[in-house]
Amino acid sequence: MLINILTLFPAMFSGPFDDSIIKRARLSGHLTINLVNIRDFSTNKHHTVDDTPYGGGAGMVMGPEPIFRAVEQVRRQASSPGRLIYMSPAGRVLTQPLVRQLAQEEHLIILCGHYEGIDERVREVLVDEEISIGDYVLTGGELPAMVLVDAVARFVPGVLGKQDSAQEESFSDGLLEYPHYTRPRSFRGLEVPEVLLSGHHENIRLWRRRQSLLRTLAARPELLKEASLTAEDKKILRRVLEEIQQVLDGT
Ligand code: 4FV
Repeated sequence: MLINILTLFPAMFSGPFDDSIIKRARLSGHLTINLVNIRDFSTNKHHTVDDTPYGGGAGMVMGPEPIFRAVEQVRRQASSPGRLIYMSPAGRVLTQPLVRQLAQEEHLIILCGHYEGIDERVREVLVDEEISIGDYVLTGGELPAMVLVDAVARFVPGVLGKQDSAQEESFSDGLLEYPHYTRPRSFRGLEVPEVLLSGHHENIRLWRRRQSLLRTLAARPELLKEASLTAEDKKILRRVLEEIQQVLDGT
């Protein structure tokens, strides 16, 4: 996958993209990430990229020209025009299904806003998709861009090694993940659940499914309503209901 990131602060990306899985993916060529400084495409003598808003009001707005010229440049240099994503609080909130969808693209152009945002003509002409990482306001689109790249990269073939799997994980089937345990077997008097030490794969699988359902019910019940539950899931949840009923009847 090719990812061109248009930003006024390319140095912000040095940490997250120069270590761990993303670094390995760039070195192995599974992921090509270019950091494009929008200021390099400013044609005025002071290389300014923002200006005061027409109609007045506080803050500054990123002007259209440097952004248009930057996009046209990265498209000239790429084999495909790419899907241009603008990170903003007004966008679709990023979810795992949307991440999976974007991971199918061969070329993403991610535009990072700053100040009050971008000139609307950029949105009208260039932006294919607007994405938000959550309902809060950040100082810029750089951190959201890093979040998006990290999430999408995990679905690019070859990026995750066998030790990291994208298969069984939170939201892979719309549920929260089951609890994980590793050595030591007993830690400060805290024991690992017996079933996980049993070697009985079917019981382990059922216990983990039950844990995912219970955790999702407790922490994110709205996800349970949206999840595609199997007949087995419903059987497990009915069992939980019976257990709760017994407790209530017991009182
Ligand atoms: C944001 C978000 C976000 C808004 C003004 C950048 C800032 C500044 N982007 N998800 N939440 N962007 O707060 O994506 O231009």
